[in-house]
Amino acid sequence: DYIPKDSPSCVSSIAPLLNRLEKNHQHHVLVVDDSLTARRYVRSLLERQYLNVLEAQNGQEALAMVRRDKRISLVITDYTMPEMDGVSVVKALRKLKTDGQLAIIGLSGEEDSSLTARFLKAGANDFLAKPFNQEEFYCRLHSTLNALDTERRLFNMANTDYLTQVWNRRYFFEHPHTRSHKGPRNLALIDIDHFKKINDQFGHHIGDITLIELAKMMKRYFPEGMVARFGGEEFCILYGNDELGFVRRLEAMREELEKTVWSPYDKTFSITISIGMVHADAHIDELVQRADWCLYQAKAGGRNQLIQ
Ligand code: GH3
Ligand code: MG
Ligand code: MG
Ligand code: MG
Repeated sequence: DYIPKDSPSCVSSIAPLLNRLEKNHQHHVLVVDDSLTARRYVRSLLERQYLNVLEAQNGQEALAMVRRDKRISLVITDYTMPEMDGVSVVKALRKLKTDGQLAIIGLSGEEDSSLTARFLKAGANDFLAKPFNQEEFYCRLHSTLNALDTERRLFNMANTDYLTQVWNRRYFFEHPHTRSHKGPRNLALIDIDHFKKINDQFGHHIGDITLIELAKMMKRYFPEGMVARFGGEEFCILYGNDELGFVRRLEAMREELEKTVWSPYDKTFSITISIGMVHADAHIDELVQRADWCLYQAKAGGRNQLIQ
């Protein structure tokens, strides 16, 4: 599955404006401890910070919950638990989630000076010895959540297109799913027809809005596909292996666009797109090259059409 957990639709340019409380609201924290009393205590501390709290009694339950519930962004786990200890839980979690997807804090009441290092080596972001000072708990909690937020923001900045919020060219070409393949797959290059005229007639701002709306439309038509902005008014869609299904959806999108009348502010206009499409068992560079040739023919042949 090549759609990462942080899909660009989750990215919001207003995120940095949210205050601390609202920001915490977005985090779901899983507390893993075999002791009900301990879980309830940590829960009460977290809820005072307006965090959403979930509980698991043991490692297996925690792993199942993290697999199932994509909202969990922090796990706080005890060390001493029957069957699976906290360090093993951390190791297993790190096989599922990267640092940018999930933060982990270890807790333990054991008098074992090597535990901090063992937790950190296993992939935990921080560790606290029990009993802990509440202020210290909050300090470590906030620095861990801040680091997670920063990591996510950096990931989105590096990999998505700021204007349209689809993947950028770099993410597209660097993603393992793009680079490796088993069997044939679909790729389309999409370019707006005479887009320069939109800018010239209505201004760059209206041009920007048009790009944003087209990107939304592509994500609506190809939710399981990888949609990327290659530059300017050119987009690329990598989409599975179903050739006929892909062509049908592309044609449906092209037709919907052709019929759509845009009216941002008091301007009224329509746009069309040209599409170059390829279905082949080939390296990504070859797919793009071939689709580009088809796109060129679609333009030369009168635009507003798909050439395969
Ligand atoms: P064709 O049908 O041959 O594709 O014609 P075109 O006018 O769409 O193509 P051309 O490559 O000549 O012009 C592309 C225009 O896209 C030029 C540029 O000003 C505009 N453009 C590129 N990036 C952006 C952007 O981020 N915002 C806006 N508003 N315009 C952009
Ligand atoms: Mg315990
Ligand atoms: Mg164009
Ligand atoms: Mg172009």
